[in-house]
Amino acid sequence: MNTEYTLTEVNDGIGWLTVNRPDSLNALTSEVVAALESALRDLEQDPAVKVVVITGAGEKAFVAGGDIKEMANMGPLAAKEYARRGQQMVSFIGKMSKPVIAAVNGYALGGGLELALACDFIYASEKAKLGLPEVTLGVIPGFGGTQNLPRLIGPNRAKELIFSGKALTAQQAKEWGIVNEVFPPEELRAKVTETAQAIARNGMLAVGSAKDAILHGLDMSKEDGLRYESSLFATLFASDDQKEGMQAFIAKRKAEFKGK
Ligand code: CO8
Repeated sequence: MNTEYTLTEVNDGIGWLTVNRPDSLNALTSEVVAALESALRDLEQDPAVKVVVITGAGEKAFVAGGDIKEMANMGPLAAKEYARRGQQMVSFIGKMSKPVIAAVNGYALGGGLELALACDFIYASEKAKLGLPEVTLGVIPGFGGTQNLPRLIGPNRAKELIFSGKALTAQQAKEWGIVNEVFPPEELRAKVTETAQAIARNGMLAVGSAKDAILHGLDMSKEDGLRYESSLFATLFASDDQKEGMQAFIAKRKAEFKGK
């Protein structure tokens, strides 16, 4: 369902969620945050959707951050509530059983980069710029950036980016390990679609379990993570997909996964 600030389009198993506030470079007001969370919950429930892609409307921006004009007048309580709602929305992406790809088509700054970092991986347009400029505004990332970025690229590079507030080009962000792939702007959608379709052809219970194992494993000791992995591995042997996948291999045919 489309809302004032989000567009949802389901195409061939892929649910495209577009942040739609291009006149403000898709900056995240509280209303946009709420609309995004609600759209993500709908996509998680929609059986026609196997992979979700988040992108930004217009030519210029993925999301240029939290809405500075709204934040400018907040007191501590409103700021806490804003950050809490934002963190809840980005945490939901990690809880989704479906993979979520960020298609970063332009500026991904502050809360915008934090939204992209909460996704499972990022593909970016050559003209994208990525950074966490919060300290240039007298605040810090409040959308998970101080936690997700160091886990992704290590503390020292995360500190450099967060302390300086500088923006990286898409190519630099790829070299830093923030972005998986960079494409010319006109190819981004097709390349994201190609990868999303490759994922969607697989056993989606298995893909969801792999996401679960990786995300939760990162917060566990290696031993606990391995134990968690083996329990998820074992559970998949109760699925039709495991039987279909292995029987199809033996019969030298393509597997027809049902996601159950
Ligand atoms: N908030 C509100 N409005 C914005 C934002 C923003 N983050 N970014 C751009 N806009 C608006 C501009 O004010 C302008 O509006 P108007 O036409 O009414 O003046 C319109 O979008 C177009 O922007 P510009 O004219 O500035 O476009 P330029 O091409 O000249 O510049 C930039 C593009 C470089 C991206 C520039 O707009 C910019 O620096 N934007 C701010 C980037 C930023 O600092 N982001 C971080 C914000 S802080 C944050 O994200 C903290 C979030 C953590 C908590 C979140 C909890 C939910």
